[in-house]
Amino acid sequence: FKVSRVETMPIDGQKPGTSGLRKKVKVFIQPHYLQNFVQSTFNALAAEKVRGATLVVSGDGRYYSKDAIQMAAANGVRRVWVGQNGLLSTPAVSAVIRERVGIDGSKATGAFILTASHNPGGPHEDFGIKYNMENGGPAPEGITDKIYENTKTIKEYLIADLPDVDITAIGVTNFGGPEGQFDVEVFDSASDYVKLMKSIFDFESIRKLLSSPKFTFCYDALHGVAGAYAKPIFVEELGAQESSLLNCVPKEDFGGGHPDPNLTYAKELVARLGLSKSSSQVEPPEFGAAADGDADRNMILGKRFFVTPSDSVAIIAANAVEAIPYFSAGLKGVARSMPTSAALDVVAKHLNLKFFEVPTGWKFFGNLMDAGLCSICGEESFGTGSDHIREKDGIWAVLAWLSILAYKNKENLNGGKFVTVEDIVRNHWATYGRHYYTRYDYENVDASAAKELMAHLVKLQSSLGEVNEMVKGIRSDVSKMVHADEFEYKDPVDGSVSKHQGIRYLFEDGSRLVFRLSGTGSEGATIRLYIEQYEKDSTKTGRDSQEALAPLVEVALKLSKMQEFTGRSAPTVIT
Ligand code: VG1
Ligand code: CO
Repeated sequence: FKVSRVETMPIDGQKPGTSGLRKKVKVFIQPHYLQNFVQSTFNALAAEKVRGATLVVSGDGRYYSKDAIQMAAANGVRRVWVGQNGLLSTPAVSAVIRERVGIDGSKATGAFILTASHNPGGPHEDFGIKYNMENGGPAPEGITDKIYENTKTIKEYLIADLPDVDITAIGVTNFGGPEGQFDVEVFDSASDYVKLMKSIFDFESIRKLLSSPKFTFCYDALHGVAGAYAKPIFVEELGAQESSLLNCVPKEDFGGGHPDPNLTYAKELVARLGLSKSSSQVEPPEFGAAADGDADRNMILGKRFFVTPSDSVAIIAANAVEAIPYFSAGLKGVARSMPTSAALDVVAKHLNLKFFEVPTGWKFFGNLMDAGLCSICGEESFGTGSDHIREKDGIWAVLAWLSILAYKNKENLNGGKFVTVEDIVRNHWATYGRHYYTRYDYENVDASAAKELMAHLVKLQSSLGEVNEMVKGIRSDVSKMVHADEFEYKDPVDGSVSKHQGIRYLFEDGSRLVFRLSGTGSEGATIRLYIEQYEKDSTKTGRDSQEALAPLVEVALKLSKMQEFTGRSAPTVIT
């Protein structure tokens, strides 16, 4: 093949957000748009991570672009690994970087992941691209800042005139270029990941659970890439019925749906689990779960019961050592993102574990894990994971829950009362207390209005006395505000500092209000409001969460002048 240098000019707005660069497809297909970003990424990496290196290029199937492969060849990359049909889930990419060894002993040093994750797909929706490093995790801020700087000065990119490679068939295609050989290897999307899962969990005990008449199961991939893993794992390895898989055929546009596993968007699953008005009279399954487009998120449901993601990570941490072989030697530590509820903190304290609070986005967990400081971590945004890889992992979370259910019911499968998801959560609350939690999202708000609202909130923080008076005027039944700031994180491993990571108001009784602007949206601004209240008294942990949180919600909305700034009388989504 031949390599050409293409002249280009900087394009505005290529700053990677919480998880890579995400824009509407119509923005991405502009001339030079994707190419500028890919070349800026190559230019931000150390030379040996490009020349002669092995890179993974794959995604959730929403849109496939061969440009990244052609540019890899042109920049001297030795070989590119592609999941069959261009499909690899985000956690599988992380696993492939860390675990996979090529036929000639090669190992990958990085990956381009082509996904906009939980955002909708198709020609009028979103596309995204992000780069993951040698540890399998998202590029840290040091690299993403450099990529962004490069996008502002780029003058040319390199591209090879490679003929089309058939990515539907497994196998290696060799090419000869100006600097020698270049290979494209297409491999099975699931096998490395399945192997890793089998090394972490006791598949035999989960298989027993799934085959018990006392247990019924349902998994919804929302037409995302999780579908490519659900069948080999849940059906072929664990013996679940095929009929327990919903929407497990990956589709470019996710069947027109919004591939975000929450109570609003995973409608079909929510109805099946008996959690919506349209639920039928049929007895719901004992367990249900869903994933997002790139399969790094998870939602866990019991029969007529929703497990908040903040509770989920706390419960997994509390039970991991007994229920999951990978953790049998103990946990190194646990971590959560700042807006995630403090349920995990209470478990960490109880079990005497190292604990970390990091900014939103998975990239901050990786350093802790690489340094051996953290085994299990999670985010309120339906992200849970462990140090088996450096991404959150939707199917891992489901297997973790199945392991806990299998462990709690070891003696009960043949006789005795079945311990349900709801029982596990309620018992957890009885031991550790409950963190009532909700998140309000205001999507696609005018960007300057969102900025003004945030500025207003920062200004309020200068006088706690005044804020407390305002709070008392709004509701007399909330506790005293004792601290207000903008969250700032100093990485304990490399000392790097991340500022402006969310506005916090902390109350005397442990309640919190947090405001953030989203870094994954593709249009306007999204304001996220996180509301949390701790209840230690075990006689009061059974309330409806929206009802329990009503006073704090009222305070948050009035204090922030949400409606005045945004013109919205209600959030777009409540989770
Ligand atoms: C959101 C979530 C964050 C998550 C990120 C990527 O970011 O809040 O917790 O890590 O999405 O998830 P933001 O900046 O929009 O709040 V995924 O599944 O889209 O990679
Ligand atoms: Co995702």
